[in-house]
Amino acid sequence: MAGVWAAIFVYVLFVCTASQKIYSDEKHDCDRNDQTNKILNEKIEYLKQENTRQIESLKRENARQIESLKRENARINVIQTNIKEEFYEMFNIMMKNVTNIHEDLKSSILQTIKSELHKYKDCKDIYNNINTESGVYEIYPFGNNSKVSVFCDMMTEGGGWTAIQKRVSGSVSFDRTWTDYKTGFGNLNGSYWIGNDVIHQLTKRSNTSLYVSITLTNGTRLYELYNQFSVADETNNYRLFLGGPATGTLGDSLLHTRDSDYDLSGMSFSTPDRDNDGCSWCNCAAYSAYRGGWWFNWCHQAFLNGQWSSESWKRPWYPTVTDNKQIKETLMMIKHN
Ligand SMILES: [Ca+2]
Repeated sequence: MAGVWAAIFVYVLFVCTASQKIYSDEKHDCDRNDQTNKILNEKIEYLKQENTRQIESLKRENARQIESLKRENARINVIQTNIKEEFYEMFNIMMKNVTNIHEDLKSSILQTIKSELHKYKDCKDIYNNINTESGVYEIYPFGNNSKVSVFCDMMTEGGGWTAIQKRVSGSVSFDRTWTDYKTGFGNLNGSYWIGNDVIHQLTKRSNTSLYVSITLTNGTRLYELYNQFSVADETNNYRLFLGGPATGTLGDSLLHTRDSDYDLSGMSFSTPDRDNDGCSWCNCAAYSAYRGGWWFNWCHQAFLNGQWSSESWKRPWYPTVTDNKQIKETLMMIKHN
């Protein structure tokens, strides 16, 4: 019997010990689960907060980029507006230029047609009929198809002046032959001599005035106006006829000078290769101090065809202009009265 009780006791003791161990293991498992849950919850919370922070950061970055894009867009709009305005301005200028060119061309063509139809014989005809602006025009002094280009001064003394001589620099030499002076030489936008045949044609039919001007390098323009001027034909050596009254600021150094040997009216034209002057023993046109075509006597007080800006060009218009280096421009112009 005692063995039975002892066995029971041992069994009960074993059961109790086993139960305690199971309970203890379960409790340990529960504690570990709690710890895990806590860590998970903390991680979830951290992730939530991190997620919220990143969303806010992205929102701010997005807003910043939108503002930046708005500013860039506004800047591009300003540039586009400026480009449009510049384009329209350039377009308007271009159209204006095209219109002006068109008008100038139309005017030039009309002038040429009118000029060729009417064959204006000099600048006064052009001034009275088609244009009052100074410039280069075509005239028909020979009354046929032989036209001559010439500079017309439409401003001086009532306008309509035909320039027979014009000098603005030394680029064109006036130390020329008889033939050169007969036919003319130079260029119309610079310096030229229109030609003695043309001068004869322009002065043979009616009373003509001669206007001489010398513009100095300081801007002063001096002039002399002779009421009568004509030149004979080649067979008469382009003899000069000059008549007064002479008026102006240059003073008369052609018609009535201090010595009749210097008076040029009635003198033939001379060139270095054709001596028709009043000097029996010399050739004024070939003399090194002069060298050029002119109506030399023995020899002159006024000579506008000398060597430009050279020591050799003596007495361009004595006594008013004695140093040719003072001269910026010379003009000899004619107009029928
Ligand atoms: Ca001589």
